[in-house]
Amino acid sequence: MSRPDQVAKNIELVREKIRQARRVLVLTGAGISAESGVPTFRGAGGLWREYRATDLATPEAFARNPQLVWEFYNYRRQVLAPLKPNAAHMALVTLENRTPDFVLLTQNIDGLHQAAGSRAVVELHGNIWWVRCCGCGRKSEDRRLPIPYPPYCEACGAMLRPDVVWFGESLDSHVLQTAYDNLERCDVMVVIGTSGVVQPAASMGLYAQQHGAFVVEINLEPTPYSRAFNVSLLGKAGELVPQIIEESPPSS
Ligand code: BJW
Ligand code: ZN
Repeated sequence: MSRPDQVAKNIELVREKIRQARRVLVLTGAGISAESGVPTFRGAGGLWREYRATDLATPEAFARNPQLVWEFYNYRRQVLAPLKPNAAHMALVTLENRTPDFVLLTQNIDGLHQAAGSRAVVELHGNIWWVRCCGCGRKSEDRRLPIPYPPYCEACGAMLRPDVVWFGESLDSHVLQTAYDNLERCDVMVVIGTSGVVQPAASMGLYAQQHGAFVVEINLEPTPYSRAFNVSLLGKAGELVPQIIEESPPSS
């Protein structure tokens, strides 16, 4: 079978699995927002000034230089503010609306799934539009652009930080429990636009597969998990996600 025939066959297989599924779980990463204009972490857009984004997303960087880290997050908020969900985000709303049991796990902190209209969203790594007090832990939504430095908690006076999960920090235990409960019971899992290097999200597809799910990956390029998953579709999320979800027949 030629490669285009194989791709069309895989797309049809995935469409059929999704149509038959009662419980569908989706896991998204930075790649789904790339076509909205959000820089990915490990791609060409992963640099700010001379810093790698992943070097600033750490508690150590914040302890060393909170002003620098806040400048970085204020910059990213400025970039994100005008951006809109794309066709992949929108297709997931369609999927949610017609699936009896649907959950969307996202590693993204950009809020674009909610902006598209997704409701069952579980944010594994927090949300850039929320802040959290380093002292009392109080959380609040804060959409100021920029957040004036230094930002202080109105309740206790300690410094605020972005309400996101940095390297070396634990994910929220309730969020993790919800994620694993759903990974254990889903019929189909679709993993979209994540490089599969950051734990624990990276292992979630295999975990679902070990618990009986049919797991599909959509990515521009192969990942460490592509060969293990049931189907790996290579291409843009903004094209492939609507193709596997919308009612119209897939284009070849
Ligand atoms: C497209 C596309 C298009 C592009 N269409 N596709 C076990 C083993 C080893 C290490 C660890 C482990 N457990 C924990 C760790 C440590 C660490 C970790 O995983 N390190 C690895 C890097 C080795 N994990 C943690 O620290 C986590 N905490 C934890 O597990 O606590 C317990 C613990 C701690 C320490 C030791 C042991 C246990 C917390 C992780 C928090 C991650 N935080 C960040 C920052 C969030 C805030 C912010 O944004 O500022 O989350 S890092 C960054 O990476 C961000 C992302 O959500 C995350 C994942 O990135 P993602 O989404 O995959 O993006 P990219 O850029 O990598 O990939 C984009 C993909 O899209 C690519 O594949 C493209 O091809 C594709 N693509 N355009 C389709 N149009
Ligand atoms: Zn406080």
